[in-house]
Amino acid sequence: STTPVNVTVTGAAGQIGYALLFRIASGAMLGPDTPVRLRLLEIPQAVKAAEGTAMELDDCAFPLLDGVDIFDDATAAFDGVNVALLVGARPRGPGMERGDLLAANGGIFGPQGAAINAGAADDVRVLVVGNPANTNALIAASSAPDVPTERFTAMMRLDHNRALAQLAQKTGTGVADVTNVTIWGNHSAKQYPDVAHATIGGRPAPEVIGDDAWVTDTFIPTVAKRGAAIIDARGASSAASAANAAIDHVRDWVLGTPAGEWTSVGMVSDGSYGVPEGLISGFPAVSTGGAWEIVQGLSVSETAQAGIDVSVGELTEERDAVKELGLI
Ligand code: NAX
Repeated sequence: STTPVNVTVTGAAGQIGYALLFRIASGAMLGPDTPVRLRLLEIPQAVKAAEGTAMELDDCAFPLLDGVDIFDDATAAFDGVNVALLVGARPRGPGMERGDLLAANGGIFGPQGAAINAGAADDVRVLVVGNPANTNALIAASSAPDVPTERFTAMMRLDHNRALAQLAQKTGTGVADVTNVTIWGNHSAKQYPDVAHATIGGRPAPEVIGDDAWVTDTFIPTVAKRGAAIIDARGASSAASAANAAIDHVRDWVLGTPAGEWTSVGMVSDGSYGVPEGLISGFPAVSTGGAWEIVQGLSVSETAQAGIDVSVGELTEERDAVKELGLI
């Protein structure tokens, strides 16, 4: 269709925003036949910087870019939105307790969820990138009672892609040969990256790796702590790789996952795999007909279940904390 898709990006003037907007406008997210209209939401102090980014978007002369609008008001920014990328969040400042962090983000994601509820298009799809992503998605979803909770997702795809890269490097294969990894639980250092059902070049990953100790002692912590390693090396947090993961997530959501392959998505639990119903947790998921579905019936070892439970325990604590704060 030639009707432009309305894509709202929050935190548009931030570093992920800068890596994300140009790829959306180039067609990398919604495909080469879909025009997009970008709606950028920023706080007032960052509107000028967003305007500078919009000038550069103009200067790219992207054929698929139908226009760019800039807002400092959530209700206006989400009016008619089809795809919402919630990137802007309150980072943890010095001496900030977890409760303060959750409350500050509740003050962002609650009103944004309400604005989505008020004005979004019927087909709205929401991806939360801003941390703590899973719990921010839960807050936004519970502020949008008229939007199906399934439309609110949190980004596990960067962790997933990090896992693919580590496995390809370890086994001397290409990332395209690695399939069906799962990142379970929270997008945090307590996530559980799982290779039990993964394949590498069509063979079971554990067999190709041939080194269970490497999986436990190197792979899992490397993937889980990769964000900190990037900060250490780059002096700034992951930006281009985070933007790329957001593109991958939305592209697969809208256009579908390849047959027989799943990816990792932070999505509302239906109670599968012992994850309490209603939490937004990382799951193995396929996208068909424009909707994510949790891959059901995978065997989970005792060790894996223990790893999932630890991560889900953290999500439960975050949910209880935001409930106590009256944010959900
Ligand atoms: P930056 O600090 O560069 O940019 C954030 C932007 O958000 C700023 O321009 C700020 O003005 C804006 N903002 C703040 N409050 C806002 C509001 N209420 N409405 C609209 N805009 C608002 O951060 P950046 O590096 O771009 O990271 C953004 C978020 O992504 C952070 O919360 C970060 O922790 C999170 N990440 C999540 C990842 C994931 O895998 N889920 C990985 C990368 C990243 O760490």
